[in-house]
Amino acid sequence: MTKYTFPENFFFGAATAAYQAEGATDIGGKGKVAWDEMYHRESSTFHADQASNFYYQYEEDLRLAKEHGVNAIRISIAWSRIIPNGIGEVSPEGIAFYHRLIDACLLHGVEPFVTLHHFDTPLHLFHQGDWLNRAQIDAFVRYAEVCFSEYGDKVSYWITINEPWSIVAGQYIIGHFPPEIHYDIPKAVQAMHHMMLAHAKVVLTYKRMNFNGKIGIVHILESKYARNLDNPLDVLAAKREDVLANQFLLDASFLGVYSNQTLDHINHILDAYGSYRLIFASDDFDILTQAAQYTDFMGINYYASHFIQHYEGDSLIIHNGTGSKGSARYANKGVGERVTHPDVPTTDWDWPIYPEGLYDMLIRIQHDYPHIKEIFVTENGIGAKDIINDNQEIIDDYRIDYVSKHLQAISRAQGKGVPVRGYFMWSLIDLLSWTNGFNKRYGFFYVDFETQKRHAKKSAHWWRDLSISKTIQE
Ligand code: BGP
Repeated sequence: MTKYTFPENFFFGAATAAYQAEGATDIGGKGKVAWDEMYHRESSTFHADQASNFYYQYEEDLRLAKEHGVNAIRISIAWSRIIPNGIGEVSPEGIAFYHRLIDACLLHGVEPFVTLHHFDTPLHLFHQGDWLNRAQIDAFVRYAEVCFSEYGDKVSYWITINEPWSIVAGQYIIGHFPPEIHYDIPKAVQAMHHMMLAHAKVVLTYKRMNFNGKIGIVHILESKYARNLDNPLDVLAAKREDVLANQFLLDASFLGVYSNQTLDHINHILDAYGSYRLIFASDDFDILTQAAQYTDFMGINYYASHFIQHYEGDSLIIHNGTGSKGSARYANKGVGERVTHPDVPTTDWDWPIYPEGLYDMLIRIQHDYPHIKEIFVTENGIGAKDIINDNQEIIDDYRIDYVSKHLQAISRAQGKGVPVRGYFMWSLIDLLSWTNGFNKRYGFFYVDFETQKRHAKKSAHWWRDLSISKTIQE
């Protein structure tokens, strides 16, 4: 039997995000975001007006977290609570709310890791093009400055942007995030570049303001494997998907340049969509390079890995937003198609469960970016239709198994010298899943969305024991 032991100062954390947990979408002068509009269409079956009521119940949630061994929490600040229009007036009520929330985290001894942008651009800026609009970069820097001035003495870990890839994939490729554009990889690439600059400028601003804390970025990093390693076309397809979803962003945020190889692959992909080429300004790479040196840590969100085969047709993506297993399809023109692998199980939402992909990614990061001193796994978890039984228990053994196997992969990587300092289970409490509603639950704590009552799942009890023993037995 193998034993995996985590270091004494390891963060056993859990994650949330403002829009998915807070609710109170029109309270305290909060400005609107594009999701508010999308969820209030007649055809929509859910909305975030209440979500998990975290805006009002955060004290209780932090107490539960602490009692169950969660010693760090990812929260995000809603830009449109701080600056309702994204630019212009600052809202004193919004500022006060996050003072209360951050103070409560510190009081309960739950270290806050604070994200500035988690999928929720203020509506006013969204209508001006969101991250496709370069002018948004300066608006983001100003918002970040306000947050640093207010909370910089209290917060030790800052995250600039959560998952640039997921944002653009949702907005411009899959089309299930507003503005619901499909199969437009050129837009996705351009918006990613702007986000990288926004991230970089915020890192440099933070460093200029001279705080003692640390700042990093969170990428979703999922390994991409050729479905058939003997087929060079599958190998190329996997490489292309990797460059688009992983390498492009890793290069920008941790090297400050796109390597020639990265740009070659990106240009090949873009060729399938016309004659578009990435637009950048002459000093973009100075900014990216400087920020890459000052970025203190990398956050990795990991849920799945993908097996890719060569694909020649037009793009065809079918999103499984209901949990009916086997309904998803994901094929991109100029890139490749994701396919199932007989040895790899999937969730009801067709996400492959493959902890080895996390191990491989961690080893790769250490190899390619040896200057990164700290890594946090900032999200990992399994979405499921959890059942609450007559005794008010939720027996989520599948979650314990999933989390445990991914922690084992992390521990093995630590054994090879990869500096993983903490892990955040997605999510602390059940919350809104952007494109799946409330039916896809991730939390340590079950939320009854009618009454907003919390119930500790079996995994929460398991987590408390783990946080004490710091050991997993295989
Ligand atoms: C990540 C996001 C989270 C969360 C999670 C689960 O990409 O950072 O906000 O939503 O994925 O995804 P989903 O809710 O689509 O299952």
